[in-house]
Amino acid sequence: MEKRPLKFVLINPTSPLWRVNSNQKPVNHSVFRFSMLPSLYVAASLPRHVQTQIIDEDVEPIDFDTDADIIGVSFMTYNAPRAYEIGDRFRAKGKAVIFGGYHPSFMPEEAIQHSDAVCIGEAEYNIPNMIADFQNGGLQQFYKSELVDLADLPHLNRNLIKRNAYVTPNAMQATRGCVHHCEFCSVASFNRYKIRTRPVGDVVKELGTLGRYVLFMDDNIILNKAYAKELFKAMIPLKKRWFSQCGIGIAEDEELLRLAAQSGCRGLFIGFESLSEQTLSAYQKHCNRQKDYLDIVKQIHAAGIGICAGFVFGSDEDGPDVFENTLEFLQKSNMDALQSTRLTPFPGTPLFNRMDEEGRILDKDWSHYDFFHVVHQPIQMSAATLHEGTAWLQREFYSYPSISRRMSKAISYLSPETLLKAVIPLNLGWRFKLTSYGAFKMGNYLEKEQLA
Ligand code: B12
Ligand code: SF4
Repeated sequence: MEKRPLKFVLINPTSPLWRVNSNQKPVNHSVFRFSMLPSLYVAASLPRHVQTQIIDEDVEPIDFDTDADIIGVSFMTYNAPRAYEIGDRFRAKGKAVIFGGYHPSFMPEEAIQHSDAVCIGEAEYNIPNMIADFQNGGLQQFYKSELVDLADLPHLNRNLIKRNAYVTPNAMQATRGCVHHCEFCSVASFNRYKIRTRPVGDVVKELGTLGRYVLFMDDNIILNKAYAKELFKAMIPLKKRWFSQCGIGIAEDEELLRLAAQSGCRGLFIGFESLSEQTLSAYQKHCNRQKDYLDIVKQIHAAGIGICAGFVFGSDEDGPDVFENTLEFLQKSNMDALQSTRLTPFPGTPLFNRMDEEGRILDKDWSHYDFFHVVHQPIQMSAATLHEGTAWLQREFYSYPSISRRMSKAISYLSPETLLKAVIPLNLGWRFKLTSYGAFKMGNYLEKEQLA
């Protein structure tokens, strides 16, 4: 029997810093707005009779008077408070609201206070059941998903998003998950410490529908090295330029690094996390221990690939000297970009459970779980030093003289295309984002430490 049509509005909540202003213009620009994959996969998994609209609140406002039958909301921890406001407002109007994403998956009991149903885990197998139950009047509160077989992934319709509002709408995945057990990582626990790969043929087919520049939103695209080599070989004829994230292991396998570069890899986000062996042990980031970071960077640069380094500050082993030491390494290695974050105990991670048991979580306002706030009590420095030390490093790294010094050296190993299309916009984007977060106005932790 033909099902009656159903209207589904799927919302990505914003946060105060990103919110669309009164002129309905996005407050922030699009350098970091590169993926709507969570919503696109939800939309693609809906039954055919469902008419879907995606609203990204960073881009356009929500119509609270919509005639939609059902509202979906996709969120992380930092935008959970806004998601709850949205859920409450729609429910007050009699709409059914369903939640999904990292935060509701890890905090379903909290999330259900503001919704009618929570998808725990991935949407692909869950959402058809949720819709069927809704239409039969039997929507349940919790739907827990098995890990999806990536051969079953549906085809995405990227026309559902406002393509021009994103630095690229061409985000996709070849793998999901990670096998490592870093204490702070929600990705690994969400994916139950497993890596899954898509059939190479499916990835190549999807790539064929996308433009020259592609972002792989994988957690570690080279984790399964045999798979990565097969994929990169198959990608060479496509002549793409691609960016992704991966572990330092890429530099330990010459063939893998060569194939990545040949297949068009021009930039990688790499989680170095810390220079200290003690901190790496504390984070349980064993895959990074006893490695020569300078040599790793040198090899990746020699392959023509730029690096955005991830560093996390505020482990139980970090003292106030961590910021200067890290800056020295970043300058010495000519690191192309930096994401420096304050250690954040996201719900669902082993770190959250430990810190919570130790009574060291200072702040459970989820909107502060954005890496720009300190929400836990560090041991070897004050929370203020952690906050301002991280901002100091960001200011030093993204000062204009520092950016231009880096770029003038990078010309020797990165192509002009990579510099102009990726590395320079990323540096300016970070500077802009950090300025709007106030990092360029923050106090100087060095003076504070000297006074103490
Ligand atoms: C791409 C990405 C971004 C992009 C785009 C984010 C976006 N809006 O899509 C950018 C760079 C903007 C970004 C920013 C941030 N990010 Co981010 N990001 C990612 C990343 C690497 C991939 C996301 C993705 O595309 N996943 C692929 C999709 C298919 O998987 P999924 O998100 O899990 O979605 C599935 C399910 O959750 C479920 N689902 C999701 N939504 C819904 C909704 C409904 C109704 C249903 C039924 C199901 C459902 O079904 C989906 C399909 O299976 C993830 C890591 C990861 N592996 O997910 C981090 C991640 C989501 N980000 C994270 C964080 C912290 C941030 C920032 C706060 C950090 C910062 N300060 O810069 C900012 C937030 C700012 C902002 N405006 O978004 C954390 C979230 C942790 C948490 N518990 O909140 C993650 C997990 C990484 C990490 N560090 O651990 N991010
Ligand atoms: S290696 Fe990266 S993705 Fe894997 S558990 Fe550690 S931080 Fe998470």
